[in-house]
Amino acid sequence: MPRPSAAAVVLLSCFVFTFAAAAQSRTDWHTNCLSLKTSLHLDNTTILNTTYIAAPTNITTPGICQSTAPVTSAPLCRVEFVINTTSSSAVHAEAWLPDTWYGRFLEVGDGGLGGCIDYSALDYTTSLHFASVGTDNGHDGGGGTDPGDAHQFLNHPEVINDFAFRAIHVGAEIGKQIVQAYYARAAAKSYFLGCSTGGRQAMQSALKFPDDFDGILGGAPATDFNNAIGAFGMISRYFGAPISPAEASPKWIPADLWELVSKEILRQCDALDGVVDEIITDPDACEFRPEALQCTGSETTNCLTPIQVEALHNLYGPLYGLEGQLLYPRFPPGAEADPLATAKIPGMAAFLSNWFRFAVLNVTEHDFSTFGLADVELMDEINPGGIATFNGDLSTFRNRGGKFLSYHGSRDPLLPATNSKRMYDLIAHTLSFPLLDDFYRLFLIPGMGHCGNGLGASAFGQGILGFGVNGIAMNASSHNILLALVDWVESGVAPPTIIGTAVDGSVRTHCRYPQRSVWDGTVWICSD
Ligand SMILES: *[C@@H]1O[C@H](CO)[C@@H](O)[C@H](O)[C@H]1NC(C)=O
Ligand SMILES: *[C@@H]1O[C@H](CO)[C@@H](O)[C@H](O)[C@H]1NC(C)=O
Ligand SMILES: *[C@@H]1O[C@H](CO)[C@@H](O)[C@H](O)[C@H]1NC(C)=O
Ligand SMILES: *[C@@H]1O[C@H](CO)[C@@H](O)[C@H](O)[C@H]1NC(C)=O
Ligand SMILES: *[C@@H]1O[C@H](CO)[C@@H](O)[C@H](O)[C@H]1NC(C)=O
Ligand SMILES: *[C@@H]1O[C@H](CO)[C@@H](O)[C@H](O)[C@H]1NC(C)=O
Ligand SMILES: [Ca+2]
Repeated sequence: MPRPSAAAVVLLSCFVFTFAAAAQSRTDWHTNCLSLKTSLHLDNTTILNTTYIAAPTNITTPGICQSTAPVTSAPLCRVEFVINTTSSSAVHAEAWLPDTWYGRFLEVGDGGLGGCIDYSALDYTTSLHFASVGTDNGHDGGGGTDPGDAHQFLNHPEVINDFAFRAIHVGAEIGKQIVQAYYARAAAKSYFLGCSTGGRQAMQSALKFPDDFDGILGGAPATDFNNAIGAFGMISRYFGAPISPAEASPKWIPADLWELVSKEILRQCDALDGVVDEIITDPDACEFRPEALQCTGSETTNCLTPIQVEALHNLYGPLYGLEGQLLYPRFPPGAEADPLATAKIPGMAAFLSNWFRFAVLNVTEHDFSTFGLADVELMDEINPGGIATFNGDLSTFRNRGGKFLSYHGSRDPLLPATNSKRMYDLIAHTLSFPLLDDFYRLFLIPGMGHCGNGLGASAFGQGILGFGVNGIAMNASSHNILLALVDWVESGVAPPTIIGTAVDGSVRTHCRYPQRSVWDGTVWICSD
């Protein structure tokens, strides 16, 4: 049976909208927008300001996230508000309400340990005519890469609760009411879009608040959060941190040797997928042997010492706990070439040191020279705010008809795609289904880095970091994972594949796990 395409769905909704809103002129929208400031009375919520933005504009933002120089494309009403979640915590948020609305609510996620409303995702989704909301996840913070970042967690368990599970939920509750008040009707469907921490928020929402969203898009999710963060700490330690300067440690690998490592990894593993293109389609199939680079005889340059070889074995091996149990998957071979690779960043990873000090130990200073497996296990034991997000019971979300799309770059240097396979397997095991195709699909993106970028066909409408929004028109559901989600929720058409577009305009078909991406001699196909 022929199915309606995303374009048809979008167009259909457009007519519905046009009919409902025919009486509204630009002036009306402007007036209605400004009046929201005094007319809205929502529980625990203060409307800080409302601004009507008629033409593409660079906007200013409160707090630390100013530097992201956000822009609005669509004519819209911007509502800034704050929700008190307890007497010692609050979530700042914005709703962007486009004049041309297709009847859908959408909430965008956050990144790192932030702290920053994702303005580029608000711009992307409002340009696709969603009414969108973004929150600061309960505190003002840059994302966790600054050593002092996320200090707001210190002795504020309710701020941690906002970050761990509550901010997205209250953003949806209050956001939907603002949307309803502005358009004088409720949104027909609700969506979530996020990556990284946003991917974890996506999973947490489906687990804890399964009624909040009909369709959820969660990329590169930081699920099993405590162990993901613990792995950052262990990786820092493998390469000598916190010894300073980094080069003073015999475990440290300088930049020129990393280049050698990356070349050797490609020499050993690039052709495993049948195509020599610097993309290792499935890094899990790559058994990299760093011994190939070990110095022999009198060699001292352009080769690795046995201590450095050992450090690489640690990096490219899974993280096991004190009892030998798997704590977290290994770092993907090939991802060390990405600029974000933490193994190449001297000092303790700030994500780990901030979270461990401010949220786990409740201290401002800590000596990391003994950081080890016992500390990783302690983090998961304390599990602040229940942030682990590693539970396979999506039965309530599935039973109410929720649809979940996930994606993960195989060359992600921050969170390994292997962990998303593990999450899939956990859900399948928990629900006793061999395949989750009827409500949950995971697309693995060969060569892609963290949420986007990297090599390969990494733009498919994921709308993170502005990636894939500019330059490439991807508003067909075959090429745009957000529109594919809309099709699935509203027309029952599930995406069999997602076609990604590379910077040079070439495309590649991405496969849903557990299918594999296979070169048939002419094209990439998906194979069971
Ligand atoms: C898709 O994008 C193209 C080019 O930007 C535009 O002409 C077309 O109207 C868009 N279609 C939909 C359904 O938004
Ligand atoms: C939110 O909390 C602040 C600070 O405690 C308080 O001043 C404000 O009145 C509260 N707002 C609402 C709507 O409860
Ligand atoms: C509130 O919005 C108006 C425009 O609607 C703007 O002129 C004003 O500066 C804003 N106030 C604050 C405190 O941001
Ligand atoms: C926004 O700012 C950037 C850089 O400052 C500038 O290039 C761009 O033209 C501005 N866009 C608008 C719509 O004002
Ligand atoms: C308002 O906040 C209080 C806690 O401060 C909470 O108990 C109550 O449920 C909140 N109201 C709503 C509608 O969320
Ligand atoms: C830090 O405080 C939290 C409560 O906010 C508590 O659960 C945790 O056990 C404390 N950490 C340590 C190491 O005592
Ligand atoms: Ca290859």
